[in-house]
Amino acid sequence: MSDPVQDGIPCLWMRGGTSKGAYFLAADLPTDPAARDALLLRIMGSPDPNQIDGIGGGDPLTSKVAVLSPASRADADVDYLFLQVFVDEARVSGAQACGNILAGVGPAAIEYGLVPAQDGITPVRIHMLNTGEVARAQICTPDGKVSYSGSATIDGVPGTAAPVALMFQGIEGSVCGALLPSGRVLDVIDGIDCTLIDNGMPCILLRAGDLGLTGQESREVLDADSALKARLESIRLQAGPLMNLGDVAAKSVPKITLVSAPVQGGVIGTRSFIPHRCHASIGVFAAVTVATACTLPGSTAFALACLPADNRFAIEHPGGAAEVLLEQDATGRVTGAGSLRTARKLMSGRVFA
Ligand code: NQM
Repeated sequence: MSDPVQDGIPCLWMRGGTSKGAYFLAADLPTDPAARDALLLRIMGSPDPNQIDGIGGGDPLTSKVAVLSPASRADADVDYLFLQVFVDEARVSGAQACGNILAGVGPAAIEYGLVPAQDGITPVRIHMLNTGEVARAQICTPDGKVSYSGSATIDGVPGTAAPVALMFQGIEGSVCGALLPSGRVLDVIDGIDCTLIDNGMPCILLRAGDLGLTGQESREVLDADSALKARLESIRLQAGPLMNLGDVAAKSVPKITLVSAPVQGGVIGTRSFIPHRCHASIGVFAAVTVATACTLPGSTAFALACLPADNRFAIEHPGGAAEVLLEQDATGRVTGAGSLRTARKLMSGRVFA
């Protein structure tokens, strides 16, 4: 390994969905997790609310890392480890997946030469090391090169870009071991109804109205409400053991999503905390998990949701809506999910620690 201070290490800086992160090859990072995490904290500039001495953007959504390596299983083309680099704490967590950064993994794997590009569309099977499942991505590769331009749009990202289709199967209980880890569709914590659920992302779903909110508040208003945040953290800490996650004080999961009736013609309104800052939109796996909760009678989301006639679930968030496709079997059980994202290469070079 070259000296990361003097020589830097190869890095792709990409937007994946509504997040931004550094995409590395595992071979370019220390193999010891503690040394790797110390290096990533230095590169991102954490801990510091502004990450002024690093490339992170002072926001959990722009302080993310993807580590790519050759596939370790036959049904995948590339391995992907997601790492959340905390902004104002010296902590790096691999406790969750990230579907937004996932959108950049296919393009990055091709750029790094881990996956050969086809002419047209290149399917990439991505083994998500955080949760163990394989996601399927479709990457636009006209003439055997990744194309980032196109006409696809996603709320929360200005302009248009090439589409990245993502499909998931078997993500039920991805981290918690069961879709409803407490064994119930409804729990009551601190007197508030909660649905504890994991269909790709461990989430606690609460009705915004039960907390005296409309669910339409802006990210800034919610982030400034320290009394609300203390209440949510109390609920989150008690939910951790019920969700088989143990003590979650230092973990980035479970997330908290406040649900409310939709106001833009979608299925449900959301405001998500990841887990301490309010999300500018909503994560991909979090949106899949919320959509799944909307189909479960008795959940906090069910009675508020306007279920779609087809399988397209528009999950409203502060920046618009995220569309999620759900596949359900004859009993209504969710068996698969999909999302359309975009990604863009922003910088390719060496980053210095
Ligand atoms: O839920 C933020 C994001 C995410 C995660 C977070 C994500 C997902 O929007 O799949 O994408 O929940 O910390 O990048």
